[in-house]
Amino acid sequence: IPIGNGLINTTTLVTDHKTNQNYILQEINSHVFTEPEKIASNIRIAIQFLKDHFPDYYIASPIKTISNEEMAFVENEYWRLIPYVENSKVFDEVNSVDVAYEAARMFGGFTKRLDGCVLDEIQDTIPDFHNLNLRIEHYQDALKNAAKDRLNKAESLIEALKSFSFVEQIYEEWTTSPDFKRRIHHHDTKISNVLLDNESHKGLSVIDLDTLMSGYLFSDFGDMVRTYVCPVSEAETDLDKIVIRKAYYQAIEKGYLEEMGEVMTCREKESLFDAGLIMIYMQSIRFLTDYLNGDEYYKIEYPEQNYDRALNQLVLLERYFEIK
Ligand code: GN1
Ligand code: MG
Repeated sequence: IPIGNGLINTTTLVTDHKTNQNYILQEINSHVFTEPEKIASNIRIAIQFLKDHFPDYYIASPIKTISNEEMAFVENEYWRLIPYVENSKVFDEVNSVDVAYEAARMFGGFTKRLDGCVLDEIQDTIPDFHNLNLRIEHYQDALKNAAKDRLNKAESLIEALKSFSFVEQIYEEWTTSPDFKRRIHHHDTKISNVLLDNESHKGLSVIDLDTLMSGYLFSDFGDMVRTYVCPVSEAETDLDKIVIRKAYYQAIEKGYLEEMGEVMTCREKESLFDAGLIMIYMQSIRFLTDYLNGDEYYKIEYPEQNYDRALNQLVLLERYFEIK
């Protein structure tokens, strides 16, 4: 049974009818993750670190193959199997502040516990994944090379994005000032990447560790803001539905600080709002770049979807900026 709504990997719930055991089977997108061995290595190191230092901490980890590997290479594709946690639930959207709080606590707790793990041992599974400077460069290239009709359609969107170029300076400060620390982050904190208890909705485990990498906390905090504060997703085309739910922002902040507060710097704590700006701006740029490039990266369901997603994220950015 297909599950989740990821734009990159393909995820399926499978049942072994002999044992009635459920599993989550994931096919890793090898165009995006060109070196899946790095994913396996990072997961191995991080999980070992957590086992050694926090033996009671639960993290859903991949089942090894008979040759003791984290992933199986079958017909030119990488596959990974993790046990399905019984009585767990994966949400596709955030419709209660408690769920937002719980997810933020889970992602914060994950980074906090990995705080002593040696950063140099963790490899970049997607180099420059959240490097805004590089995303801007790719965007500039796309602007130069785009097909005329796509460029024309995007004209006002391109113009509107210019008024948010100040976000690039905010990014510069995060990535150059010693007040902001590199740590191990999940880098894909959408709500379907955390398992919650089916009844109590308490956090059970973060999942999908493909983009576990070192980085800055704007990646995790900012992407939670991007994907939890608005009642509709990036797929929504009715722009009136894009509103900011302040209580959800506060719940993310509360949950994240409860775990990460003790390791964060003062400057990081003051800059949480900006983390949202960076990630929403970056996502709008990424969708628009893909639209201009002729939809090479994100799965689409209809021809102009990447344009619609970019516009959705721009509107989200504008409305989010208003609450500052
Ligand atoms: C991709 O497939 P999914 O939803 O896990 C993307 C994220 C984007 C997201 C936007 C490896 O994630 O960075 O924020 O789409 N992941 C990759 O929906 O590019
Ligand atoms: Mg992912």
